[in-house]
Amino acid sequence: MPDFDLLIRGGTVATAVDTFDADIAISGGRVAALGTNLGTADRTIDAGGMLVLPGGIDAHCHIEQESSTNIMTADDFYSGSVSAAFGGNTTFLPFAAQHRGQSLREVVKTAHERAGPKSVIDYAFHLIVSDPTESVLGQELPSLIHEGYTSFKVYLTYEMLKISDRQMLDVLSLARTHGAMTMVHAENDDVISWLSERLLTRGHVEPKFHAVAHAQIAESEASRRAIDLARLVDARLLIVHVSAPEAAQAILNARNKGLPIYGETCPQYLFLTMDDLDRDGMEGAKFCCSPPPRDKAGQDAIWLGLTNGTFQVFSSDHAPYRYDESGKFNAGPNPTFKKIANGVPGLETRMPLLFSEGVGKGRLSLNEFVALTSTNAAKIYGLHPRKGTIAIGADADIAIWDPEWQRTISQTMLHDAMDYTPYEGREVTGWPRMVISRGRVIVEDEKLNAERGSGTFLERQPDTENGTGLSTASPIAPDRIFGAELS
Ligand code: DUC
Ligand code: ZN
Ligand code: ZN
Repeated sequence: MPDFDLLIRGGTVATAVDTFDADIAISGGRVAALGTNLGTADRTIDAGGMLVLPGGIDAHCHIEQESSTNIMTADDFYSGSVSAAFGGNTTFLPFAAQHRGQSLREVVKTAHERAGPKSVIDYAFHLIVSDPTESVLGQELPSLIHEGYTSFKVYLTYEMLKISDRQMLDVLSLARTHGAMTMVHAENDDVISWLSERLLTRGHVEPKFHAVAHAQIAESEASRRAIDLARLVDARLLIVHVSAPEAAQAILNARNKGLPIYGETCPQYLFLTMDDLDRDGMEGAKFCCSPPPRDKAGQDAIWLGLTNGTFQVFSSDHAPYRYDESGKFNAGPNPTFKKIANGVPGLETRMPLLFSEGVGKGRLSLNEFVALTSTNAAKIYGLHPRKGTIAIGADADIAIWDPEWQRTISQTMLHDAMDYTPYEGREVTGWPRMVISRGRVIVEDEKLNAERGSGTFLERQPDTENGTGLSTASPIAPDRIFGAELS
């Protein structure tokens, strides 16, 4: 009888802190041993010349979710999770979104009904809180936090989602009490609506004006305000999808003071600019997301933020609205920039783009890449050490990367339900050849090998000590690290 279920032999393993040559033995869906000459297995994978990395965790994506204007995303939990898997991800965290008047419980129930039968990778849900009523704050949210929904997003803009500063304080202080993480979409709603009105009345309706209306100052002001509100009640706060350099600077300033403020950015702020919104005809609609892509200097500032301690998390903010009447043009053909569905897809391309332009071009170390795409999200959102690393006892969630694989991104090779990718024609080097979820090889030879619904829901623990998340790592079975060599 073989010693293990699966052996990955001859690869270079990288975690958020170390890079080393080792074989990985897997049993019962978990990493059982790391070392050399580990024994026999039912199946042995030759990973010679490959990088063996923790599976990606996409900590921000919109899957099978209705927007506040009632548009359903193109991806459901099947296509979304399959696309994520082909891009090297083994876990994702979509949203269970509350629209005003809805009960959070109902929203969570619906999210489970949608994800459970379909997802091929593991998942947890962030909540979206748009209606913090007395019963939401007094009963639903505290009990849901203790049932494993330990993070939630609030919005400072969007007519049907935004909450006031006072409501934000209620939410932050509740999160502080119950050990949850608040995520914030930080844009100043009044600035955006004031600018939008002036643009529209002067006939500036094309997609490119979306980036003008969503001014950098709208983002940086709201980011600074959100940080101050969190300071007031001593709460942890993560600012999502940061694009403006001054917003990034505000996060770094707060972190340098030792405040529990975290930052997330996304591929669209490294690889797109506002010029993309000015493409021919309505093509610019494909790039309308909020906050919008900025300019070249903005891109440079965001790259810097990935290595200077500003950003801990690199997520896709996959918000898939097709370039047709089901998505971008839901409000009719030739809409003004105000009526174009906001969002870009990016689940499958997130890691390859960052690997190629980050690690491949020497901007990021391999360990920084792993931290940004997997480990830090696991720590911040309460999934570590089960997820986000390669360690004895951790789930065997692994992406076997071919660092030399050259591919030209095109929509035809992707597995989501979209009809475009914003990265069409872009050449990248490095892509996962094989993806393993809890010891099951789910992607191999460019084919999927996973049953619908084989992903599992991940319940999370509240962080009642209100720790930083990034220092809560507890080692698993340390006596078994490199166990085969030691025994
Ligand atoms: N902005 C969001 O806040 N969410 C989804 C997509 C987008 O552009
Ligand atoms: Zn947002
Ligand atoms: Zn989003």
